[in-house]
Amino acid sequence: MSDEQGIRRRQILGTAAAGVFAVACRSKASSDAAPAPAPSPSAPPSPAPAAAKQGKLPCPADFAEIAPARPYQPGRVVPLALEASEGDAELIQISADKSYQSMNFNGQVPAPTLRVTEGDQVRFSLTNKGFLPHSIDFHAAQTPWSKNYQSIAPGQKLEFEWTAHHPGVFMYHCGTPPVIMHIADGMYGAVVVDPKKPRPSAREFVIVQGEFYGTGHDVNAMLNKPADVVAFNGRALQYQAKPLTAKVGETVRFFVVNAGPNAFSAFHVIGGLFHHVEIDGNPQNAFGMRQTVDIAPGAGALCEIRFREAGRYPFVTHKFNDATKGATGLLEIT
Ligand SMILES: [Cu+2]
Repeated sequence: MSDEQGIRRRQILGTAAAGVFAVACRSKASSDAAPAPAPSPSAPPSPAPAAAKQGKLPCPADFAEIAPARPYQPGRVVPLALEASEGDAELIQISADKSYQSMNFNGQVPAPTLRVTEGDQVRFSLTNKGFLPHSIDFHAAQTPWSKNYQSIAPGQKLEFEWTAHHPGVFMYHCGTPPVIMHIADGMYGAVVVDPKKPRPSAREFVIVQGEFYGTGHDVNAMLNKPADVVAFNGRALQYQAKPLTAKVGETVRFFVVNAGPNAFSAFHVIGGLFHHVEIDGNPQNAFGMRQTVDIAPGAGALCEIRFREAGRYPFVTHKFNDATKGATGLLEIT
């Protein structure tokens, strides 16, 4: 076994062992607790249990509102600087009642969306501000894994440039083992590469689907158990509380990335039909009418839809266990 393999094996075993230890501590605590006395008819009501610690919002409230496309311009260089973090300050609120110990880029889940145009050069840097090794993997780039996608230690900085040769809707993520943990804990985002020939104007939204397991860092749950929360843009049901909006007759263009790490997304709008779909967001992969768009973990899609009548239209993954766990939002059409 090489040194690197040995390090990775110890990382995985260390994390798995930490998970087992946490479970053991919880079961010991519950078995050590004295049985609660039966309340007497005159006893005052017992105090409510202490509220769980609230996490910060996973990402900015306007995360879905993607920046406008940039007209094609030969030789343009676009900077992207990411900082990897984990630790106590990275507790995020993934639903009304669940907080989660995230790992993330730039303090948010999903990470910031990068929007560039075919031909742009991305000047990228990653600074590791965490306590663990981290790395980057851009699905939009074509660059050696052995050179640019390797882990960097805490305190280190990685820099390289890549060119967006192909239009598309792409995932990027941390690829440090155990990859399943770095993804499920929140180290992912979207890259949208627009074609040189501009698309017609539309109301545009970016949706990144991701799964959360337990309270974070639980590799055993990620490997073997169903997700506890499945969310669009980091928080369950957030667009039920605050719907995305568009107008009757306007083209709504969804850039959808499925970060996984494990479940397919079956992207669907209840009460509507997509009239134009591009698998992975590339115009060469265009389809006409689609009712539901299957998006594998690590894949993306561009889904366009127009509405004939005002009203509310839910957007979901039609894999309904995941829709019920939070991957459901609302479009308000006026
Ligand atoms: Cu990482």
